[in-house]
Amino acid sequence: LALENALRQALRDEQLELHYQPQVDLAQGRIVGVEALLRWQHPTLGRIPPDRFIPIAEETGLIVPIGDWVLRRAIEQAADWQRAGLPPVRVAVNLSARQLLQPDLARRIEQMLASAGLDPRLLGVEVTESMLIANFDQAVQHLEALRALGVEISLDDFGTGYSSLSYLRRLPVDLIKIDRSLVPDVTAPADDVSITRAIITMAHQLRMRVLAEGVECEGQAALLASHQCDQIQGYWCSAAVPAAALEAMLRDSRDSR
Ligand code: G
Ligand code: G
Ligand code: MN
Ligand code: NA
Repeated sequence: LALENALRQALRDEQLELHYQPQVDLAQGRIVGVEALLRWQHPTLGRIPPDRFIPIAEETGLIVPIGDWVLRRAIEQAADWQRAGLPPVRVAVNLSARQLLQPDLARRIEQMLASAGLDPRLLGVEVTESMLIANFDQAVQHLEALRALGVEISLDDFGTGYSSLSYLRRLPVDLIKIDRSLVPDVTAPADDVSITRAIITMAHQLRMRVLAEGVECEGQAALLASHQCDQIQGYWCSAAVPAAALEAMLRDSRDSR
């Protein structure tokens, strides 16, 4: 309860902030997207990690106003970057199960895009399979409506929990994010690579692109590139950084072309 009240206050007092982790396209060799990740700096408790407060936000329903704040902030940030003349970069937002249960989710996102003047193709949403199960048909309708606008749909944490291949075929998904537990360590046994390779092949056959998460070294990036993985995200490219730092990275990459 203490943390719940603190979280309520955090939303009011602007203690929440978004950081952005780059998503790099291996063929183009540039940042094509970023994942927006919530950060909470409490005035006395200090930094509280998302895996501590997101579950509380979900249980209490606070994730709905927080999720709205995240969407609005991410969309405004993406629009600002475009107006500043930076290279096009898509901003991907994590959705939660509760948000997908809201009947007007897609319409509200459309309104946010319109009022910020952002091309919907520069927004992405990340969902996990487990959060779709509660109301599969409605979730699919939301994703289809968003996709029709041009919003990119990513399937997060792929390969963990229940990944049902029969579901996958029915989901409107553009990008599969391979969970970092399935991304091979370059020194690891060969069967790790075969799982990664199988996911990449399957995704491409379903006309989806693939991103590998948790890439921490050049060897992993090279291995993934050799298996036609489309994008990577992880500490090797960059951890999640504040907006100003991300902007500097985009500016550098533009100026070095
Ligand atoms: O950034 P990492 O720092 O620790 O994020 C931890 C977890 O918190 C991730 O699984 C991520 O999906 C989740 N998370 C981060 N930001 C958000 C957000 O804005 N909304 C939701 N629903 N989850 C988020
Ligand atoms: O949405 P998701 O569950 O994927 O959130 C991403 C999480 O992964 C965040 O907690 C982020 O801090 C973490 N992360 C990002 N890049 C790396 C990485 O290269 N290695 C490890 N171990 N964790 C990472
Ligand atoms: Mn994610
Ligand atoms: Na993930």
